[in-house]
Amino acid sequence: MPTPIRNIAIIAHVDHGKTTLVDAMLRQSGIFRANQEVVERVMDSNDLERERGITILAKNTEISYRGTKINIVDTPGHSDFGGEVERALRMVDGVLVLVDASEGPLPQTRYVLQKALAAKLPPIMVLNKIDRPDARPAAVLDEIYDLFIDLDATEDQLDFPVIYCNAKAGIAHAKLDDGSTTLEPLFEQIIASIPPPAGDPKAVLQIQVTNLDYSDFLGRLAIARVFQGTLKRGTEVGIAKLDGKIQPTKITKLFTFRGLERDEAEEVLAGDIVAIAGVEGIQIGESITDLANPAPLEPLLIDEPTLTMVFTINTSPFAGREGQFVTSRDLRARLERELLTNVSLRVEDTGTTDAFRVLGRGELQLAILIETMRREGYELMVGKPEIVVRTENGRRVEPLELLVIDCPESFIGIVMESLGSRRGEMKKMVNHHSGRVRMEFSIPSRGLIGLRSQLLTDTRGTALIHSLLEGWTEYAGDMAMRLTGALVADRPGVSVAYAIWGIQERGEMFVGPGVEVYEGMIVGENAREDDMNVNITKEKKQTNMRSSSADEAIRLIPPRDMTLEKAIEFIADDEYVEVTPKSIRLRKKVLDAKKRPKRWQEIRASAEASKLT
Ligand SMILES: Nc1nc2c(ncn2[C@@H]2O[C@H](COP(=O)(O)OP(=O)(O)OP(=O)(O)O)[C@@H](O)[C@H]2O)c(=O)[nH]1
Ligand SMILES: [Mg+2]
Repeated sequence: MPTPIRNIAIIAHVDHGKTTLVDAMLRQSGIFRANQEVVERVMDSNDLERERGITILAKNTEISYRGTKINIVDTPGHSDFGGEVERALRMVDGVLVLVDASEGPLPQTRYVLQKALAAKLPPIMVLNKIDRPDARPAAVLDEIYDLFIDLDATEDQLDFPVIYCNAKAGIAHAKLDDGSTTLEPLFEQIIASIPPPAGDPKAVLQIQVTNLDYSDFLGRLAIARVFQGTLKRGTEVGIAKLDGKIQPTKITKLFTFRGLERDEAEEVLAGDIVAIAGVEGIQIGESITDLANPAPLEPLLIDEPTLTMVFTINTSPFAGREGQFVTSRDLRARLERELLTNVSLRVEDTGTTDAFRVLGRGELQLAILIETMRREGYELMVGKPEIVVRTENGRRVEPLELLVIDCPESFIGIVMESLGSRRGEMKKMVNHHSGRVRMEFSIPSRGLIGLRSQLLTDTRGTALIHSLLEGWTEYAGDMAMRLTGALVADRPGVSVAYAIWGIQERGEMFVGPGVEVYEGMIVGENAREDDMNVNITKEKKQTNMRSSSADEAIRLIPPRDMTLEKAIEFIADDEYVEVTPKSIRLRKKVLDAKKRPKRWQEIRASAEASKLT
């Protein structure tokens, strides 16, 4: 008898505790040795995931519970990585939908649930973080029912089982007061209500690739689900390419998952999630099938990208100083490599060979790609993010988002004002009478660019901001651009405290003293709407009287730390962010002050346009 299998994905809004729950499941299934040191959130294994405390890539693992093998896919909760979730759902037969018992369902809960319901995957509802002092499980459960109804769930789907959970402590309850001290009720529920995989091990081979991995020894590895049939090591099979061709290949090695390890296998059967070597050139979405009698699966389709940014080679005077990979050939090769594993990304050529248009799901997704590239040694420049605008039946349409803002009551006014200037339309306001309110807006995606940092400033860091792509809507017309200008270095040199002291009253500085600058580099934000050229290298005139005491009296305001994401949010159409392994600089596209066009007429026009609604 083959081992019984369950395949599940854990899906939720960001930070509701998915990866923490996987930790607890791994621990309680006895995967780790008794004295083994295991880091927290062990599935968040890449550097950026650990630094930011979020999951970026979907990953799978496997545990064994009372003789049943449970394949688990941990997915990211941030909406920019929704493509990972869509793909994960193709691998599984059911989902654990986690909802924070205090926060309740949020936009990404809606998104992932909608996808799971559409795929007809049975859900187990897991109300997590019941240990939070502000947990309100009963009310949150009501909100979840409302959400199901709102999503047109069938009677059957509404009849979902509920498990209450403290993932951090590794405890699950079928009823809140059942005294459980382990995850057993959750495991039992998975066995009871998630169907075992269908698919006949004797039928024609059908395997779909949902992820890729690399091994130095084995080359490309396909992470895939066997839908039907049996795959043996050493057999000749066909790769059904996305373009319809069948490409023969020989399977060199097969693996199944066990905890964080992989076990070699001689054969894998219908229903399992496996890793396959000997499939050079295979891509996500393609299938592996019988060579003589091919029966390819439908390729994976996922939501279209909504945001685009131009990536181009570094043309600043400092180009090539800090990075290893700087040519357009390097840039192209790296982007092509990214496409293999990052299915929700697209890359298009532009009019020039030095620049590429990269399309993705959001600013964070692209910022993570840029951050990864700079750590690998790349230098590049990126332009202002733009929202994809399509033409449908002769009408221009743009993506529209559902935006949820949770903030203290005292900031309602200022939030509404910010949203108004970005064409946000308030749909709903709920006051939980806890001192905080939750507001829902409908807003063109364009209005979200730079919104996060602005709202965090407006609300002194207290706002929670979540958004979700809702659909496409008629193009809403021009939107206000950044209403401030830049302070721009007018010559190369090294920044000097004395000069900064003179400039800082004009606006806010991005650089402190002792920083090498070039003509056209942005050194701060002007308080006024036009750009201002400044000499940040100016030394104090030497007088005969040495007045070091006067120098010490210079009080410099600390510069604003422009992280990659802040820089991307800040720049305007005529500016770039220059990214190298060591630095993030902002610059005007046209470096020469004499050749640079003025921006203010344009800004005025756009500000006027946004008032006309
Ligand atoms: N109090 C409490 N905190 C929890 C519980 N489960 C998770 N957390 C905390 O919630 C935070 C987020 O947990 P993660 O497991 O990273 O959440 P996630 O859903 O994987 O997040 P993303 O993958 O980024 O979407 C961490 O600080 C956890 O320690 C719980 O049951 N109770
Ligand atoms: Mg996670």
